[in-house]
This record gives sequence, C-alpha cells and structure tokens, in this order.
Amino acid sequence: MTSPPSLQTTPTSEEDVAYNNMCKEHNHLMETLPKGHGWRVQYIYNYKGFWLNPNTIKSNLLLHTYFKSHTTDIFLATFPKAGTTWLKSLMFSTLNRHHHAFSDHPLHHHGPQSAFPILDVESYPITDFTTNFSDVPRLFNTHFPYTLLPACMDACKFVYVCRDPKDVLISKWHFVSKLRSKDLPPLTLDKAIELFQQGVSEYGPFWEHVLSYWRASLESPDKILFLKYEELKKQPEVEVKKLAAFMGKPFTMEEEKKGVVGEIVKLCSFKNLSNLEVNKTGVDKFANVAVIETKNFFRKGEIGDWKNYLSEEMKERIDRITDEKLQGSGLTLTTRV
Ligand code: PAP
Repeated sequence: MTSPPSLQTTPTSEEDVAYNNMCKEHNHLMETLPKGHGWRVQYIYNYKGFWLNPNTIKSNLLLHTYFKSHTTDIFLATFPKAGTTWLKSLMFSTLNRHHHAFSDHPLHHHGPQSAFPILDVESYPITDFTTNFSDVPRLFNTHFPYTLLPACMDACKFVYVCRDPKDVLISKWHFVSKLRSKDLPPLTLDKAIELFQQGVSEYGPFWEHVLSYWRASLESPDKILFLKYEELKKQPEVEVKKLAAFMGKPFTMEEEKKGVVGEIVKLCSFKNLSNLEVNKTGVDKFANVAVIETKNFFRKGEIGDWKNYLSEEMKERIDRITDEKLQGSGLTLTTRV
C-alpha cells in the first residue's frame, strides 16, 4: 500500500500519483453512480448500497488507500444523530480518566466533537492517518457502515451506538434544516420522512447501516460493542461500565466506591455539556469540509421527541419498516417508548 502523505512533509511524487488516481476514480464514480435527493447537499450517490455525499465517497476512497490501522485502535461508529457527541465524550473521558481531573476537564474547554477525529471528511493532505496520534489506543469516529470499511480494520474494536430511527430522523431533519445550503430550497419534514423511509439519507439506509454492525457484532462480540441510546439514557452507569470494560479499562472496585462512574456520567450528560460556554458559542472544524457551530450538536437529547412531529400513521409506517428489515436478525430497536 502506498504510504500516506504526512503532516510534516510534502507528499512525494509517488503519493501524488496515488492521490491523482484516486481523484480520477472519484470523478468516474460521480458520473456513473445512481443519484438521489440530498439532505445537506443537492445530491447524494448510492455507493455500494449506501447513500453518501460526494466528499464522503472521496474520504472513503482515501481511507482505503491510506489508512493503516493499529490493532489497538478503537472506533466509535454511528449513524449520524444516533449519539455520536455523547459517546465521544463518554469514550474520551472514560479512557483518559486517570489523566484529567473532573473539576478541570478538557471537555470543559473543547467541544466533544474534537475529542477525537472523524475519518469521513476528506483529509488529504491535512490529516496524517498514521502519525498524528501518540495515544494508545487511538480513538476514531466514523459514520461509514461496517461493510464500507477497509479490511485492515477487522482486527480493531468498535463501539456502535444505535437509536430509535424515528428520533434519528427528527434529529437529523432539525440539524440539516440549520445547515442545508441556502442555495437549495428548504427540506420539508414530509420530504425528509419520505426520503428516510426509502433509505435515501446520508449513510442510509438506516436499517442496513445498523444491521452491518449488528451482524459483525454477532460474529465478533469481543470486537464490537453494540449499544443503544435509550439504554444509555435509562441506565447510564451500567452502560458506561460496559464501555470501560470493553475498551480494556474496567473500573476498579475502589473507583466505583469513589463514584468515578457517576462523575463521568454527570460530566457527559446532556444537561452539563449543553450548558458549557464552549458548547454554546464554539465551532467545530471538520478538516477542509465544514465548520459547524457546536451548539448544533445539542438540541433536546431526549427519547421520543418524534411524538411532537410524526402522526400515528407515520410512526406506524416507520415501525413497520423497522420490523420488516430487522426480522430474523435477533436485533430489536427500542421503538415502543
Ligand atoms: P452527529 O452524528 O452528527 O455527530 P449526534 O451527536 O449523533 O450527531 O446527534 C446529536 C443528537 O444527540 C441530538 O439529539 P436530538 O436532536 O434528538 O436532541 C443531541 O441533542 C443529542 N445529544 C448530544 N449530546 C448528548 C448527550 N450528552 N446526551 C444525550 N444526547 C445528546
């Protein structure tokens, strides 16, 4: 595999050739892939069964060309709006609990999105996938479905969090409504519902995304921890203990007695994070692709807000699709709250 371009050095001509070839492949894909109605951008494209925006397809090619995993890497994988911000905070603070005091924690000063990087934004030549992180384990985030990831990641651990698709849909629609290009007509809720049901949303279809990780977790339960947003809400300490053990840093009896688990849960709670100045006024930069106000990652943080937006008939339709898609998989999503 060609070496990735480095942060510190100018890419070699060999690296440039690899990059240029990848760009040609990307251009070809953009001309040939099926096109669908975009949420944030005008069009999204069906790449290997999943709807992605053009930049994200390029990032996926980059990942396959340049990424070198370490067996110790841990990835947070999510469908957008299923709990990325929360899990980023929980994973970072759980793993680094011996380095930072809760009274003056990095999460008080930096938005959770910056706790560790997302792999899905085009990063050449800004990010160096191999040398940028000295911590072990390295933490990364991705929204790509399991089936779109390079085989080298098979040896790594993944934390996947899923959420009731109805809440994901409503959360995503709110988020996109704020960020959608002003050159495009607004995305109505009716259109968003129709597209979501058809699977046409960035990284969708939602159900196939969830199933890609669910199936992988059945095959390798020691490698993939499958969590649910609703369970985290109901019993955060139980789930955080699972998370810590899975990441290889179980809480000791002494830590439990001292209330460390509770401290982490409190630090990362919606109430605490959404009220921090940095999350009210800060911005998150995603390589050279997007700058997003951090406050957009915090809205309500509740289970069942869909009830304020979806009719009984819409709810039934989405639940029916969920039942059909998950039938026989052994997975149930928390959709009846
Ligand atoms: P992303 O995938 O684009 O990074 P993500 O963080 O998954 O976004 O989704 C944001 C949702 O998580 C929002 O849900 P809502 O629109 O239904 O309110 C946001 O409020 C919620 N969220 C953010 N932080 C937390 C938290 N600490 N606890 C619970 N929910 C949270």
